Amino acid sequence: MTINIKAIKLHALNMTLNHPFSTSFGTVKDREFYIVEVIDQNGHHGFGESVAFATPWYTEETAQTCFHMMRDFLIPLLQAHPIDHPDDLVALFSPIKKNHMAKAAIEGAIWDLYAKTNNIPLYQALGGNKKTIDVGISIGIQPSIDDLIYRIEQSVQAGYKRVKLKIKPGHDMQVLHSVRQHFPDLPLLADANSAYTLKDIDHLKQLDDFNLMMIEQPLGHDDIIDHATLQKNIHTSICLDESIHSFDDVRHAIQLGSCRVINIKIGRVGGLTEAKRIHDYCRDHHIPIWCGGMLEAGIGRAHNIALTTLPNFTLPGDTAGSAHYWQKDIITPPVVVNDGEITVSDTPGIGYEIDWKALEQFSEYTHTFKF
Ligand code: OSB
Ligand code: MG
Repeated sequence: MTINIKAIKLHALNMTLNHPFSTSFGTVKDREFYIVEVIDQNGHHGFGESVAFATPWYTEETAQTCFHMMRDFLIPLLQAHPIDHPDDLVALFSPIKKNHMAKAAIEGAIWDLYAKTNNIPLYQALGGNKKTIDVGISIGIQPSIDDLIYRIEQSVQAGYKRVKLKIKPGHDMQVLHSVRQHFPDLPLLADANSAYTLKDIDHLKQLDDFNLMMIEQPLGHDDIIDHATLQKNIHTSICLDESIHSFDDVRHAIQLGSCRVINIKIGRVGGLTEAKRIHDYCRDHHIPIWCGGMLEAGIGRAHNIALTTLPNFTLPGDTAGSAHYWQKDIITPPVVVNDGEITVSDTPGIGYEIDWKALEQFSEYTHTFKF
């Protein structure tokens, strides 16, 4: 059955986070991104979200490279070649190298449309089976230890299943020591966003004192080899984030012993179809996975929830509730976390309605592509 697309709209949005989010590489306060709206001949609407940031600090993509790729390459490919299933997009987009977040934004909208056309929730279309998902929270670098302890305390009270905090050289062992004094048993992980090198190996061995669930992306953003050396020298499990862009990256990392855990972000790996392949490979190799976050608005968040219902997402991810990020989200209802759990919506597609008034409020302009 062909997916009969009538039009694609790209809504350019700007939203401001409740709290500036700081990592080893800088601070994000304003989110600039695109909502992809795919409309078919039957009047169904599918939605996707581009998750790249305004600047290329996390990966090489930006909101504007996503727009360029979607407008000038990906949408024209779709206009020229109708597809039958969202999985077909991998092959269709393969002449365009990388640009995973641009591809994932369109693919996400088509997955939503596909699920709605079949009158099933997106999570079922993906093969997920959970009624609720467990979630954690990621806390950025704070102005002081007291601020950090306060934010962790709030997160624990809100019931989040685990807390992730950010470390960097000069802001690591001391911070973890203080946090552990206040929260000796809290499920905790640290994310370095690639701030260290192998020269820090003796320093990083001290991480083993803090009973962390894992250390996320300690070394280079594009490294898989050095992480294998580090993993052999520390007890704490390494989780890769930035280094993982594809199924093959995961295969290489697992074969080399570069990590024991994988953080999957739909945008970083180029979409839900690739994320599912990675999920299955990790399941077969007994590598636990969790769903990372990109400070998404509601559409991206809804996709993360749907993906997390797949069975090998055994660790709580970074999908916190809408209110943690936004005064007002662009979906209704917003994503709500109770006792560290999100109840998975059973309505067709992503399971949330667009709040059109909010979308309008945050929209700068809309580009329409006719098919
Ligand atoms: O490294 O996981 C990361 C946010 C932006 C970019 C990279 C990362 C993060 C987070 C927060 O840790 C995830 C979220 O709450 O959406
Ligand atoms: Mg990370």
